[in-house]
Amino acid sequence: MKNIGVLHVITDTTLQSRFTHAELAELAIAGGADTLQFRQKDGTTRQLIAEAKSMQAICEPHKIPLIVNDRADIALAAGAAGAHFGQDDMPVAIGKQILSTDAIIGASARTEEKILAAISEGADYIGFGPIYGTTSKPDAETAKGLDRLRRMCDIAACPVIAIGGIGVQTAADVIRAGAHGIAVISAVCAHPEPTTATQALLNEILGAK
Ligand code: TZP
Ligand code: MG
Repeated sequence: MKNIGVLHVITDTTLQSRFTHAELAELAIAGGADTLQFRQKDGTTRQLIAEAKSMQAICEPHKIPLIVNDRADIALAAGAAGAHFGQDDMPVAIGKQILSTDAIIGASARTEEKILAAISEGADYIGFGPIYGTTSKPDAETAKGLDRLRRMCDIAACPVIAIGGIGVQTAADVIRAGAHGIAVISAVCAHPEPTTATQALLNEILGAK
């Protein structure tokens, strides 16, 4: 099994415009993030490659894996460590054909059946959520809560990364429910002090493990 981080910080430049993706990566790594995810829903392929490369230039010297959301081609172009595919993105099995064998492939899906299918195709971790309400993803489903997270952690044959509305007050609860780690956007990117916020989240995660 690949080494999957416990604190995935997903960079976002729509919720805030103070920092670029690369600056957020730097601030989050300074706070102890052990995985970064580049997630940008708009822009041309050239722009996405440039942004992903700028993040990879920050992540690589720190040996922090960079995961690219949605796009295996951008991950490949940027030399990133892996990609994360949702239910409407490239199937995990095809992503595995495109990316190197040591690439980290994450998957998320709306139904339990599709999540389990992604795991059997070889996903290295699954993203499960939203656990709580979130405004960071306009098309997010209703909150799934800790009981459904617990069940997913019981049945998933790979690490579960909980996502959605998780902050410093709830990170420990999510880990105690069985999640291997958490992924956050607003708790870090929209926080006045992204590095301090990352440190606080990491403390909660490690304290709950
Ligand atoms: N997928 C499910 S919820 C979510 C994504 C990308 C948004 C997470 O953002 P936040 O700000 O941590 O709730
Ligand atoms: Mg997607």
